Amino acid sequence: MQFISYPSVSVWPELIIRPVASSADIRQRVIPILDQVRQEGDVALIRFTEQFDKVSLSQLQVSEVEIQEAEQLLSEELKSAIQAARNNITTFHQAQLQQPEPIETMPGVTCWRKSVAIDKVGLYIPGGTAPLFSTVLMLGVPAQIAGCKEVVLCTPANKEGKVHPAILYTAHLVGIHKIFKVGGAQAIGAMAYGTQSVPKVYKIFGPGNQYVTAAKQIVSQEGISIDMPAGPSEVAVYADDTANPAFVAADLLSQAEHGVDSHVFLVSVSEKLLQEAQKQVEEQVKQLPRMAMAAQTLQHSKAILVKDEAEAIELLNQYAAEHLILATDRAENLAPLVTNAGSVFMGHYTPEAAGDYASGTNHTLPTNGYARAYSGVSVDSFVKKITFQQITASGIQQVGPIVEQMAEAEELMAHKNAVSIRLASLS
Ligand code: HSO
Ligand code: ZN
Repeated sequence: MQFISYPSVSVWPELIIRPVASSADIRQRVIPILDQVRQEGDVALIRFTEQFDKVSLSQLQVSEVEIQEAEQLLSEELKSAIQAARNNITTFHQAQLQQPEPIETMPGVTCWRKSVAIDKVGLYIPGGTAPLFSTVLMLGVPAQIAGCKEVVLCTPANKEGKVHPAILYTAHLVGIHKIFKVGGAQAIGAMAYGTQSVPKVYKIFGPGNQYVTAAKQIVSQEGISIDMPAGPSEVAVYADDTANPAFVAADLLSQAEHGVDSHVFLVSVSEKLLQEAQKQVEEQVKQLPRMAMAAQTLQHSKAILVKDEAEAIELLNQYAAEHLILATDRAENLAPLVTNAGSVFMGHYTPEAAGDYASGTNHTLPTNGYARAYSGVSVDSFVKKITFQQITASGIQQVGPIVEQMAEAEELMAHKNAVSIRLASLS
């Protein structure tokens, strides 16, 4: 980690930059993939799967038999852990459902808003270096709670043409039956345009590599909704002298092991804590199977010493972390001051890993500073909010003259007349 002492505010913008790869070149490679999927459907999917995933598939959809086999392949311990996580995630997300409440804005003028599920949604689960079956829960559970009628899941198969059994088991557990062995930009194209096998959806969710992200951005300009602009995962930790340096290091490494482009950001008022945490990081990283990846992430990660708590919070709000850990006895005092973060983890016994898997909150969160303006995935992400209104005869007499005045001032006489004609009928 790069150690930085008392940086002046003028260098903060530089400190908070995440290592993001340039995207123009990636876009150019993704556009023809999307075009071919649109034009050729399954034929293009099978061809790209051979080319990129090195496996030739005769059937894209995962069969019932494969789903049943997956259940046999998992240990009872893992299955009950997945179920317990599913229960917590369900409990937390269920509470996000709000009943519509009609409001009378003026006598006889009633307005309300109702959440209605997006009919068809697509979930993308990356293959890559780790089988992220936890993401199946994070997307599948809110989709189920929202009441989405059709939930499609795409994930790449391995070289044997198989999908990781935990992904299949978890998908089945949250009621997803349409699972396709398609990865990368071609999977996004398949869900955006529809093919012979893969149904077209209205909104696409899920993390992925730069090709997947670029494909999501391109299809979002063509009328398909997407969850959010996703980037490499990141964590910021605020720690003071009350923190346990070994815990802090473990949290930093848990994020660093995601990928070489992950970002970890440690901020402290204590030089001693920073040094001890750094020492711990060096020791703990050696024990990790994904040491090489974590070590590379650490090279561009930062440990920053600041003068006081207020400055720490200001810097962290500028950084706008996907995950923010407040490793201090004063977490409850500091949490209300956080204005930009995807998800906040408070105190010494709240590792980010808990939220990644099982405490209940969602782990699909805004990265790369997007937490300044975006929220993480929730039940809201799977619904549209439709407004309704109903005006009575006496209600139009209340609101009508206001509309007439405003419409006339905007010189939109047909608007004014839509009211006047009704008012005249009542006099
Ligand atoms: N930290 C990741 C989520 C994840 N971690 C999945 C483990 N599995 C992005 O929030
Ligand atoms: Zn994680």
